[in-house]
Amino acid sequence: MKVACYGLQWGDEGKGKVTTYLSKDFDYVVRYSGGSNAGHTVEYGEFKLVHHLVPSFDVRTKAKGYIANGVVVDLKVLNDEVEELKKIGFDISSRLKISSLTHIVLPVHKMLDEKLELSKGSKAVGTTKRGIGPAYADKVHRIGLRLVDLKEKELALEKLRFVSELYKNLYSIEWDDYDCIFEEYEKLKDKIVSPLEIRFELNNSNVLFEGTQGVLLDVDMGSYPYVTGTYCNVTGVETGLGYPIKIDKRIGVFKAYLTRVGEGPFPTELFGKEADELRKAGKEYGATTGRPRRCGWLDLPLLRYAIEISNCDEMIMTKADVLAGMEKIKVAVNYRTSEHGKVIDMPYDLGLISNVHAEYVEFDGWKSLDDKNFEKFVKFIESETGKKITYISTGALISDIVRVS
Ligand code: 2SA
Ligand code: MG
Repeated sequence: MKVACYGLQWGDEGKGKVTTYLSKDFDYVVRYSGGSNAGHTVEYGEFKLVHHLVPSFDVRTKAKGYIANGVVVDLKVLNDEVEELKKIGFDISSRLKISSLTHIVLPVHKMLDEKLELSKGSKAVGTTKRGIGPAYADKVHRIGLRLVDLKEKELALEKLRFVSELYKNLYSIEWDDYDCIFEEYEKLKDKIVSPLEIRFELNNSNVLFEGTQGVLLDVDMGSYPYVTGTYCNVTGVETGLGYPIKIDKRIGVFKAYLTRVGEGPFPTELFGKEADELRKAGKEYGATTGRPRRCGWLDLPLLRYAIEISNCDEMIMTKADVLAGMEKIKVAVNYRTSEHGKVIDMPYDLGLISNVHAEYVEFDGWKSLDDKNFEKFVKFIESETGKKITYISTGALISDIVRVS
């Protein structure tokens, strides 16, 4: 069985928790895209993990993790994460593998990320400054370093010096402390496998592919240019692995409201007190950067778009518990144009949603998730999207989740 679990919004839908919950039925959890920009928060009860690069498998089980070559890896972040886990009693070293073709995030990538954002001024993307865009760009510029390139130190040094020289000439960015790269490489050398080596094992295992960010941040299908540098859509599974694979089920995760961290259009965004209350109740702060997330109402035109482009089979809803106690809950059902007030279809260039007005329906609030009003909300989403909600997350803990169909 091969299943993809991914975000249907702008990230932070609760994929980390859901993936960890589902991982009990799988041999492998595979990260196929993104890098240390990701922040997957998982509440175990006795402890809490925030995964940046380690796949979100349940560390208490025998599940294994694989970081495929579609990911860009900050070696230090990965080693620190493994070390932190060891400190709390979970040595996952032998359960973690990483593709030899994975590209490395270098310090120059983080410096360029920062510099680009500054240079863009009011057009900044609001990146996490983890070097993600520049690392993917260098992969395409064909000057990136992969793990396999670090095997021969002299050759690797030559490559690193070449990259440094380019960065100095092109961007006035200086860096020559190469030792730290080799130090970190030594620590994870034994986890490196070639994609061919692991292919047989993955093909014969139950695999859960864990998405990063959400499909609305996909570099092609998201709200470009306010997107991340990679394929957060399910399409990223195959490019990330490096070979075709049949996915048996695509499970899209969405939050009962909507958040976005970083810049870009957000038709249902709330401001002031309403936004602050939702942010506080949902603890909506960046799990990597600590930035306050922008908050707003659930947006069905966007959800329908995300379902369509990801070929979603079923959905999991999270954080409806956060809305409990609110008097009224709104859901956007249509977009109208700003100029003529006409109802419009979902524009296929998501950039256009900066010029729409969202039209809402209002629901009576619920006190708990057993409330009839909540049932109405769930049924409405299912009928408006044509997709079943199979699980509902009822709280922050991994075990706070119920199967509903
Ligand atoms: P980048 O750094 O190049 O990937 O930034 C490009 C855009 O992608 C957004 N992005 C994210 N959105 C939601 N969650 C992410 N992970 C962290 C979290 C974010 C954080 O879990 O909270 O801590 O700030 C994530 N990573 C990237 C980013 O905001 C830009 O809009
Ligand atoms: Mg997150």
